[in-house]
Amino acid sequence: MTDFFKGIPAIRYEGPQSKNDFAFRHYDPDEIVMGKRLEDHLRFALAWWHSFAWPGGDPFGGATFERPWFGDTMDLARMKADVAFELFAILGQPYFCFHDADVRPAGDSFSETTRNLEEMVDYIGQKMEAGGPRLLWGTANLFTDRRFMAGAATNPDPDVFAYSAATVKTCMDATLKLGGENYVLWGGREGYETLLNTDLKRERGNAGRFLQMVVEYKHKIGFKGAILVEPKPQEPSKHQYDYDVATVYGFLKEFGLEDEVKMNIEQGHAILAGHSFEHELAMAASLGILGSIDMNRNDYQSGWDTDQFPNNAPEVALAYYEILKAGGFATGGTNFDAKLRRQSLDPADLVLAHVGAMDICARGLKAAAQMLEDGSLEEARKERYKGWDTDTAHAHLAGGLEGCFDYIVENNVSPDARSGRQERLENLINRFV
Ligand code: XLS
Ligand code: NI
Ligand code: NI
Repeated sequence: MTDFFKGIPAIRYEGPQSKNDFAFRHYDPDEIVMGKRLEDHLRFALAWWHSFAWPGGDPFGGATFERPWFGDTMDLARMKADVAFELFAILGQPYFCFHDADVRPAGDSFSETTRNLEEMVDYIGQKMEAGGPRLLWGTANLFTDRRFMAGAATNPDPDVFAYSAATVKTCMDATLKLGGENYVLWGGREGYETLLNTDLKRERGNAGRFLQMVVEYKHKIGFKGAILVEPKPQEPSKHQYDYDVATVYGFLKEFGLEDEVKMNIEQGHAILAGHSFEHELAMAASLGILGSIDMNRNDYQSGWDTDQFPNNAPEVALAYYEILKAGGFATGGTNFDAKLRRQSLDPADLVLAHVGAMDICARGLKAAAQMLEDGSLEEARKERYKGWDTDTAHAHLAGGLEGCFDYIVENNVSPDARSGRQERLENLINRFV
């Protein structure tokens, strides 16, 4: 037991009228929404990296957090795990996520690094057995160390490709051992800074082969979870290959992986790609590859991935609307890939950031459920497309250009414009959020 969160109570649901900062107002894990417990809908996960490993740096300044577990020893890694499980106990969320580099110190060799990881996996496993949350997903950090500065799977140096593949093997082993429900690949530096020194065709080909190797290994070890790719358009690389959901889907098709890999979609990355979060979710759902979400938000004034905790109810509601409409999460969940502001130094700040985020997601999901149950939005959508339910419309699709030509000419058709009714629908949404 550390004393990091000393004096901070376990957070309970007290209802919207509560004046207690350390309480949930909207997140009652046992509340039944659309026939299912709220906890089972939302499947919250804490991210080890931002909450326990991120030191609070920005491009102009270094660490602000100075946590007592910062440093590269196994003892400190165990202290970090102890603190993590203390926060898990305070929040009571059902899942967490981690990269290898978040939980273990690097060793002097690959073998020592792997041993450190295995030891920490055992340590974390014991804590999970003692009643801690489960593992939503594991992943490999293939972007922080300088050896990955020109990419991991897309590095011009084949040894970096092999080193990355070996690292992913150890991380998939760790994820399997801890009963993880998914394995995530975010292409940290899988992209380029300049085309002048880049063999784009080779890099994309190697990235495709790398992902095939991940899928082959998944089947070999009998990992039953989902393999998820997390799209992001730029940052840290100027241009990243996994730009957005649609781009990644084309990539999966090219390498025959569209039935093997789903998406982990992050709100901030959707914004960076010039989309809304709900666009990316709807796109993935329509392609049958919606897996899991990283729930954060970007600052609309800064142009980078600021990874702030979510606090905008309408945005969150529209995101969960797409998720519920698609049938909800299967193996996925809501991972808070979100960090504090660097001035938020206190342990209480870390707790309250998560309390607020969990509450806003609960509010958003409940609003989304009401919107679905009310049905007006879907009715309006159906009405807009009802022409497509007719035999005449099916004949347009079957008839080719000439069939359409004949139809238009023979019937002297001159279609009129119809209102999209956007304001009416926006007003409708605002009744629920
Ligand atoms: C960075 C990504 C990262 C992934 C996991 O922008 O969001 O945190 O989720 O590697
Ligand atoms: Ni991100
Ligand atoms: Ni993420």
